[in-house]
Amino acid sequence: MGAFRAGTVWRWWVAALCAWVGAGVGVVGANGATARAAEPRRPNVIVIMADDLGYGDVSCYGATAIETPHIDALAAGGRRFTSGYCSASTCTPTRYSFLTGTYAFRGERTGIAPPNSPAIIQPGTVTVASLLQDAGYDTAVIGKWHLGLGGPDGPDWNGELKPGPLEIGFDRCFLLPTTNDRVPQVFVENRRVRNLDPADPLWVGNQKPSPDHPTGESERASLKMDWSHGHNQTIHNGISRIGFYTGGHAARFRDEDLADTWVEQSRAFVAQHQANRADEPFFLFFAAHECHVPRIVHERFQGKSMLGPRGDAILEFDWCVGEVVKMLAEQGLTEETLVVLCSDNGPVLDDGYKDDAIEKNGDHRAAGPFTGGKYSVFEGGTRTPFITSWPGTIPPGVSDEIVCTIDLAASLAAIVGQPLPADACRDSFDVSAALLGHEGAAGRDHLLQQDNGQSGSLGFREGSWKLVRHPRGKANNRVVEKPLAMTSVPEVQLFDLTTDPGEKKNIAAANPEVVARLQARLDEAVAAGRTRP
Ligand code: NG6
Ligand code: CA
Repeated sequence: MGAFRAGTVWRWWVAALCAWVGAGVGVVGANGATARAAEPRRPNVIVIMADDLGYGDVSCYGATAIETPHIDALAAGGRRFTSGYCSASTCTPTRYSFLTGTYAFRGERTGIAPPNSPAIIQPGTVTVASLLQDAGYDTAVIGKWHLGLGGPDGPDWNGELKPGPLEIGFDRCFLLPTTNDRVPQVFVENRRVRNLDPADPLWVGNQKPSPDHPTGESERASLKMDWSHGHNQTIHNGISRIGFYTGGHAARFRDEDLADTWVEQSRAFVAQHQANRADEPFFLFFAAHECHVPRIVHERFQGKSMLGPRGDAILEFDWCVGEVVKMLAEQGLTEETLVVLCSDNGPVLDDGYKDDAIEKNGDHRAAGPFTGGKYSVFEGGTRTPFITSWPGTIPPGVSDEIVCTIDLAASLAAIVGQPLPADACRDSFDVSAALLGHEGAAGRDHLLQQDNGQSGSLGFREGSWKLVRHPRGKANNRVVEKPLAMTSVPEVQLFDLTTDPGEKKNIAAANPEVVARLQARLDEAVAAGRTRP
């Protein structure tokens, strides 16, 4: 907004105008658009997505073993949703559906992406980023990607990493390409590995490159953090990972510096935006890595929580949230920016490294009152912290409406007045009124919840009802506090979330007509290929 954006004169003028026309009915374009009642406001948008952060992991959602003052402050100044969801209980499918607005089980290869995964979202797909880009936004993703890079043969690590985010609506990207327990530990900046020395090419594969290649098995005694399952292949920074790689040494990062890097890059993106395109809004997808394994936080957070490295990672994430909010204030953008905080799936304690997550957990309930967590279609797998904040526009409060990360595409498009093509974002609902805290505004009436996608398990929430379907009669253990294990469960279960949020009492037998109706609705949602009207 150039000269208009920062100054107090502008603020005074906005306040005076709003007062004059009466109670801010979308009159003033946040980005300098002149006042006309019908024009949508176009705020900057920042979606902060945590990794594996559970409903009960932050203090404003009931955690007492850990304090998250910055997240709490965001919630106190905005809307805290008690039925905020991601659509899947693992990372790749949630990120896929967040960006495309379409359930991941409808797409190909949308389960957890391996290190050499090709791009999963094809160029030309309408995404939340392309919608905002088309609406004039300057768009960036900074942080964990985990949606594959490159053509059908996978990423050309030493060449151009295309297609990727830049082919689906982002103007800029600065990425951890997969997830940090997978190789390689390098940053991707736009279409290149950053700081790659051509004399030391990067090789990534799933076979041991040579018989003497050191691994987490061969060098186990020397590791900085031991593995508990998987994660025993190539070692970098004293930590063994999933997958093998060699070369690219100058490009490699320290795990300890990830959070600082995302914050620095975000600051740089916003500063550059303000310098060059300040008359347009920006969209930033801030994709944090906390509290995914390996939980190697910056030295200043190590040992700072009672919960071990997992708690330290939550503190580091909270710090990131505080830095983003602070950066907006410094740029004079607080009241012109909609911030959404969410998670990509529910919590897990031991996810493959011996980091004391179970041993130091004590009474902490990472999934809050819910059953299950990461990998599960019980509520704990997908019901997560979900906060919207837009100071001066979103009235502070708590909402019990059902909203999901998959809805951000349609909702943000609605907020900025960008039409949705009929065949795009097929499961994304416009819940913008609920996200913005409008009085009496409804969220979704139903939601499908999936796991990583291969088990056929699905959850279906409709109002207070929750249908849980496990066609193989197996589910990941229902208690996050124990090591992951498959346990036997009935193929179909029904719960009343109002009286039984913990999904403990299966009432399917007593409610056959409800089960039949919800089963039919779920089948129809899957078969129809879309749920958006
Ligand atoms: C699993 C990994 C787990 C984690 C997960 C993806 C093993 C045994 N487990 O396969 O550690 O990487 O994939 O997590 O390797 S996610 O949050 O990115 O979906
Ligand atoms: Ca995750």
